[in-house]
Amino acid sequence: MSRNTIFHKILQDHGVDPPAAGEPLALPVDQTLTQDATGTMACLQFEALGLPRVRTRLSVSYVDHNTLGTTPANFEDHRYLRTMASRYGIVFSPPGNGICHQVHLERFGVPGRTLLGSDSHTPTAGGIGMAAMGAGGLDVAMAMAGEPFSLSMPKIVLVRLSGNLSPWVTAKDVILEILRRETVKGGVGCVYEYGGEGVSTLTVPQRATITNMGAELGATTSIFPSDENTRAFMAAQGREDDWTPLSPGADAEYDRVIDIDLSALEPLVAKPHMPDQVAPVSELAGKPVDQVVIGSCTNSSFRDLATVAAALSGRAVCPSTQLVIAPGSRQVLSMLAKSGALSDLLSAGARILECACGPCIGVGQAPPSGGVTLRTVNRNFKGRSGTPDAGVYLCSPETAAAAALTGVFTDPRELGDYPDIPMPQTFAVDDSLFILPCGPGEKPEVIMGPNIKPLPKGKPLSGDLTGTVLLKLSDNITTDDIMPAGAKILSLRSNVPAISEYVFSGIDPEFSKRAKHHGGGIVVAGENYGQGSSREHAALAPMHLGVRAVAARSFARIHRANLVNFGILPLIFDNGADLDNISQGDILTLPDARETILTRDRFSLKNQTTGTDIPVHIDLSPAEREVAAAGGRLAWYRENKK
Ligand code: MIC
Ligand code: SF4
Repeated sequence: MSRNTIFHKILQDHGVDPPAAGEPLALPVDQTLTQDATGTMACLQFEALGLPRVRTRLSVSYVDHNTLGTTPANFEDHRYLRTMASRYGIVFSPPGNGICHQVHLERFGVPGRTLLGSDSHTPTAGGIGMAAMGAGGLDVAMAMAGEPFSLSMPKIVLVRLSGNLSPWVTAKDVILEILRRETVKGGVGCVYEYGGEGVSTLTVPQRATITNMGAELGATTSIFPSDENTRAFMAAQGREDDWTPLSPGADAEYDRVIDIDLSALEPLVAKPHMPDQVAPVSELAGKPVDQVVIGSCTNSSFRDLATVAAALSGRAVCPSTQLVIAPGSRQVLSMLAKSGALSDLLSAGARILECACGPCIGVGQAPPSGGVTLRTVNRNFKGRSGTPDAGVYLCSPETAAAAALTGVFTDPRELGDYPDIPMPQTFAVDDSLFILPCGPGEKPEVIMGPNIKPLPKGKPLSGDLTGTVLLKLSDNITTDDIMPAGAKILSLRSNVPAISEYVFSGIDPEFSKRAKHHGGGIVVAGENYGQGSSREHAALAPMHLGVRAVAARSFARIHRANLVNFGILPLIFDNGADLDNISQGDILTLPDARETILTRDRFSLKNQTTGTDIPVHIDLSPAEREVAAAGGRLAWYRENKK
């Protein structure tokens, strides 16, 4: 059992006696972040709690996901977020200011503090030594209201780094190697803590690339110590006063240890369609690449893009390959401009996009049908790029630059001397776009556009729960499978009835029609159901369609919590093989659902169609059972907290 790790120390500093792994943990939340695609719901949920102002040390509302403005709804959502932030004490970061995780690292992250964000890549801030976690919008709204975040105490895994990265081998290759070993479900219920002498060889932006993609392991969070490199980064951001050192106790104990020799790594890629399908770049050498995308919260720091610019300087992008680059923040873009790197990128033929998520979430730059796109982003789930049959490969900016020049997968070590970009002594700090909230006494108007529809209400459990199996799914179903994104669907994030039409649309376009026809039902699935993003729409929209339970072999952490928050029961098969004996269309019953959920861990679902009993269990705390039985957290809160 672990103890005295960095994570334990942060808990103790927050007055929490660390429980044993698997026991309930209530984490006090210092800071929150939201982004537009999850933020409108989180803000509506916060407003529904009826408080005059947020109760955190700092809450920031970013607009970075859907910034295209193909319909007025987009602008109207941004305006709602801006006016709501002003009224309730939240700092607002407008479109163009940058991707939430990059900007938060630059301007707000503080070692040793806790951060809850309505985005699964919130652990990026672990690169600066924060205990930072992703959660559904409702959990973030509760945190804004001053409630601690409830989760199970994770196991702590030490990732012991030794050696030095070789030229052209990068932080991205470190996390891809960990994904290769651990898989996309290997980190569920774990915190990855980085240690060992290799830590001091990595700068904060490099560390943040690694902690960012801990999300792809399914991890609760990932965290680096706060050391002299952290101090240097914060000093260069003009924030040295916020720095504190943070390291594990000399007697720290971990549940598991992974050893990574940085010197032994080589450039890697993740092949379609999962981030753990990792292979050396050299294995794919010569394969044509249609498009190269550099950006996202994983790899769009100044160092990343300045390295790409140096690799491209004086050369030209291969004519059959498109290169698009989305800088992570306005700070990054302005430093690229001032240093001359931007003109190197432009001269080489790169297309520069806005500082936003953009292609990472399918907002523009769909690759050609059946094409190959090589991206520095963190997820390559099928269809997420906007082209269902495209192959998305994940790699470092260095590997991306090599392919942009040659038009084929190329080991970047073939490019010659490595342009080792030093950490800037001073970053170009310009906070002028942030909008600070109004004073406590003021009550500015909150402006809501017509696209913003009221929150749907969950139904409390009563009597038997009977439902048709609406869909049977395999392992590792992502929240992108459940609730796809892309510019068109993202515009509907504030309108649950409208977005519900697209539930499972990439897998089964008839799903929403069938769900409505049956008046709702049950979904069955394999392992790691709901991996990937924190989008609570993957629970909210199914709830709207009447889905009352998901029975699966196992669940991803954030999605499991979102299901409970919206009154959908996450049932786990005792015997995973039972999934094979359930068919779409079968009728399943959970007798006396409310009483069963409140009082029992193990029970059976009756398959009325085959006449068999299916043993299942729920792994919920007493508080979560109450929430699920009440029909979701808001319903529960209204009954219990007023
Ligand atoms: C993602 O990368 O999938 C997203 C889009 O950032 C999501 C949040 C969302 O769906 O709005 C995430 O990672 O949580
Ligand atoms: Fe944005 Fe992509 Fe990062 Fe999600 S993973 S926050 S879509 S850049």
